[in-house]
Amino acid sequence: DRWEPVERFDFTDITYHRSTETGAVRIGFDRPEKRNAFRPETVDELSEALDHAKRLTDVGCVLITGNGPSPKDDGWAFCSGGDQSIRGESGYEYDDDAAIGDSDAPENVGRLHILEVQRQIRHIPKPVVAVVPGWAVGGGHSLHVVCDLTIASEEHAKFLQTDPDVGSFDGGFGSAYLARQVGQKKAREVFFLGKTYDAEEAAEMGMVNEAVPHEELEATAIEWAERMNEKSPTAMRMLKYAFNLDSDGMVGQQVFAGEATRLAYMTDEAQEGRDAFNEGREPDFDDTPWHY
Ligand code: 2NE
Repeated sequence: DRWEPVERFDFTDITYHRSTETGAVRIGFDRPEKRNAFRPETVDELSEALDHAKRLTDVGCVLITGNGPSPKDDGWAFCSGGDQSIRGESGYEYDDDAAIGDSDAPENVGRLHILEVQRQIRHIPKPVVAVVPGWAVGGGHSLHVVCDLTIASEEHAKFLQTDPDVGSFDGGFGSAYLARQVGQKKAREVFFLGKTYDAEEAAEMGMVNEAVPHEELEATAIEWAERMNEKSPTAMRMLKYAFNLDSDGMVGQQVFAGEATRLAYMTDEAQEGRDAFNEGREPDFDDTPWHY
C-alpha cells in the first residue's frame, strides 16, 4: 500500500509507482499473459519512466519487476525479452504508426531500442534493482544482467537465454558483462547450451544477489531500497559510475568526469573562475591551496 501510481503517464504496457516513504519507484512490466515480453511501446514506456525516475531528487532506487501472475495459467515472469509475434524483418514493430506520434513522426521501422534502455539503466545515477518473480529470458535475462542488483523468487524465478534459438544475440552487456559476473565458461554455457537456472543456482553463479521466498520478494526489495536510500547520494552515484567505468570505456570516463566536474563546480575555486569571467577581471585563486 506504500506505492502510489505516478499519474502523469498513461502507460499501457508497464505500471509505474512511486513511494515517497521508501524513496523508490517501482516499474512493472505488465504483459503477464505474454510472460512480460516487450514490444516497442513497452520499451518506450520503460524509457520514459526511467527518465522520469532519474529526475526525482528524493528517489534513490529504481525497482524493475514483472507483474503477475498470468491470468491464463498463473505463471510468473520478470520479462521474456522481445515479443516475437511482432518481430519484423529488421526489428520489433509498433502496432501502428499512431504509436510513435503525429505526422512529423519518424517512419515506423523495426526497433531494437531495448539496448538504449540498457544504457539508461547503466547511467541512471542511482541503483537499479531487478526484482525477478519468474522467468527472465532472452532480452529479459540481459535486462536483469545490466541492473545493479538482482533479487529473485526462490520458488518461481527461472533464468534462461534463448537468444540463439530465435536468431538473436545480445553481444553487448547481455553476454560480455554477464561474463564478468559469472566468468567466461559459465557465460558461454548460458548462451551456448541454453540451460534453465533457478534463483539459487543463479545466486551461486554470481548473477543474482539473493534468492528469497516468493512471498518476501517485494518486501525484501523495498527493504534494500530503503537501506540504499539512507546512504550518501553523491557517494552512491560515484560508486555506481566507478563500478561501470572499466566496462564502459571512454563513455564511462566521460560520465565519471562529468560527475567530477559537477562536484568541482560546487567549490569556491570554480565559482571564482566563473565570477571573474562574468565581471571581466583576472581570477584570483590565491586563497585556494594546491591540495595534496
Ligand atoms: C519465457 C518462456 C520460457 C516461458 O515458457 P512457459 O512454458 O512458461 O510459457 P509459454 O506457454 O511458452 O508462454 C506463455 C505465453 O506467453 C507467450 C507464449 O507465446 C504464450 O502465449 P499463448 O500460447 O498463451 O498465447 N510468450 C512468451 N514469451 C514470449 C515472447 N518473447 N514473445 C511473444 N510471446 C511470448 C517461453 O515462453 C519462451 O521461451 N519465450 C520466448 C523467449 C524468447 O525467445 N525471447 C526473445 C529473445 S531475443 C530478445 O529478447 C532480444 C535480444 O536478445 C536483443 C535485443 C532485443 C530483443
